[in-house]
Amino acid sequence: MKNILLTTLITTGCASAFAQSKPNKIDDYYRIITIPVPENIKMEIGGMQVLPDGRLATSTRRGEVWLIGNPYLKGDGKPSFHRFASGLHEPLGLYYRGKDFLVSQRGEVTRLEDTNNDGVADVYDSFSRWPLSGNYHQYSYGPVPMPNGEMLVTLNLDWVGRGASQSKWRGWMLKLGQDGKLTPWATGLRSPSGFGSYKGDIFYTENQGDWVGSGRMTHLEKGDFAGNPAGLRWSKEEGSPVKLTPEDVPSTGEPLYDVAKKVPGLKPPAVWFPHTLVGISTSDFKEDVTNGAFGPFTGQMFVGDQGHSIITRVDLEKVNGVWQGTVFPFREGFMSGILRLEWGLDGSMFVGQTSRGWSATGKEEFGIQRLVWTGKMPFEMKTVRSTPDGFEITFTSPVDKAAAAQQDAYKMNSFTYRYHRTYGSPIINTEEVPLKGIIVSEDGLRVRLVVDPAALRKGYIHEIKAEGVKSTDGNNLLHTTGYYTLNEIAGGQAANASQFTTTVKATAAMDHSAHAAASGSAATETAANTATSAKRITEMPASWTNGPDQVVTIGTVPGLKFDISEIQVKAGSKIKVVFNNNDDMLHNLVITKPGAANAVGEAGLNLGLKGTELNYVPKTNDVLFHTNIVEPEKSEAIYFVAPKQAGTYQYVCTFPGHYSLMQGKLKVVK
Ligand SMILES: [Cu+2]
Repeated sequence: MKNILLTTLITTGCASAFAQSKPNKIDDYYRIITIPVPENIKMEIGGMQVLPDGRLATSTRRGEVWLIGNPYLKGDGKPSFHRFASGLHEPLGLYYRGKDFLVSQRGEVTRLEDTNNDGVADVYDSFSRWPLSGNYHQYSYGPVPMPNGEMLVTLNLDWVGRGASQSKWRGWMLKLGQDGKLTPWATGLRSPSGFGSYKGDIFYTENQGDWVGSGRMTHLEKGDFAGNPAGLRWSKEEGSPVKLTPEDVPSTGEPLYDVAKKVPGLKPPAVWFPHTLVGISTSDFKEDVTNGAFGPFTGQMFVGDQGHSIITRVDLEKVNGVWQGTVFPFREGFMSGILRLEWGLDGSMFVGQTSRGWSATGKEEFGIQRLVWTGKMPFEMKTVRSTPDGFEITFTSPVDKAAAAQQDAYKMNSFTYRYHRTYGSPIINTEEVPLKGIIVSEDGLRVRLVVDPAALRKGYIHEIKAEGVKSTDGNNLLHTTGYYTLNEIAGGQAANASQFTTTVKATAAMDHSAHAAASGSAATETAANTATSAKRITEMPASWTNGPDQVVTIGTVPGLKFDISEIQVKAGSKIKVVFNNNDDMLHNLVITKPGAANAVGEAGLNLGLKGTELNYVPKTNDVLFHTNIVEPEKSEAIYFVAPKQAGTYQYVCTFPGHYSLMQGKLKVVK
């Protein structure tokens, strides 16, 4: 913390600090440009690489490899499309080696070469192969080159109502030599679509699922176990650097960080991506190596999200030898689900997208877009760093010092997830982290938030909100929240109260220990999650002596859909609805007043940290009846009396990101 120029106490009382702010649009800073794809090409991006001559090579989930000329849309503004290979089995990775390509298929890495120079591959060689079970969920990713010339591949788990490893090395990351030899590196992986090197280390991104409470990014060293035990089935095989067996992994529901203290080899993530707050399914990541061509974030990471069609930004630091850091929202509004990110030769970013069967907020089935920095400086939290007594935020441009010194400008919470065999996790053990003091640097570029060191919890995500901070020219932050995963607390000099720009009045802060006791109790949380109410009756009312008048069964199907789009019931009749979640994601069923499904879905999305506790059901009169969130392969029945008034009511899933697609009509007739 050596460079902080400490200001002495400023009397703030400044009315302008929270005055009207200017509208501030992300489009002014980062623009999305769509590359038009001809009608007859299904460009469902699986792999992507920029070639040295500027063309963009892609592999598609339909099994083709394309070479796209003029992807920057220069001159006449038209790209060209040339098919280089076809007939492959869902190639989800592509690597150009100068004279040939390596692509993944489900069961192998294949070498493609054009030996007669006609622009089309005539060699399809099996470069390296592994067994297959035939399960639809056996995605295979890579190869991804490492700086030392090695390559990496990862193998997705099977899905059989839970993650399973039905053929060898499913759930593993393997090194792939230039001779095609596979060497197991680490396991515990579930759905590892994004991986590669960052500052010399290997990272991979993970999606929420069984044993995975929320999306995350983990630093994988040789022999690491990242959390899903299915792959441990192969840990006794020759060449395995992993020593754990499936029996070594307890499903206690404690935070993963705490379990890792007792299970050597279990690796807590470098960062968590809080589910629905910053995306729902992390995919590819890329280090910003553009030296400023893409804006002020050189050396940080950008991470795609398939389900929410967004890109997040990750700023990592190493504390006591352990990677950790912050996830920030960065850019939303892409056309389909984001799977691949690649730097263009000009420092812009190609964003490769696909959503068939996986569904995404972006409505298109696929797309290629380019994200371009306009050259205008976005006002953002650039970095957050751990300090012995809190965090220090660096901004991309100087803050309005009076506004930044206001204690109400910030809010901090910490929370974590359960580590258990169940699909996903609610947010647990939420606590407010009360501020003690604020130190604004002389140059206005840094703000140190000082808290009681006892309020910092290792293994927890610290949500840092800076909604009141403004730039010197009156702009709000483009994104006001960062999520810092605190694995280690940095050493160094604690702040002295005499250094505070603002000493926070204690009245605003809750008593820390009392709050911990209340919100940390599993009993409290369970009660909140299972409570029935007038809107959610899960036992048949005793007065229904002849049973329900009608039983309706609604299921889910992949692609964010209910299996029935319309149900008819009689006004005032006794209804039992059985909601079967047959999909591999979390869903609920919420019955709304006519025309209210979108508003209810939107309100569910905006519940923020409270979302999981409320099962994403907002408290509004527009909600008539609902189930809780139902896990994959589980079901829930609710009982209610249909409205007396005839009309077209609606049902909707309010799990964030689902409501716009996942809706149906409940026709109530006389
Ligand atoms: Cu849903």
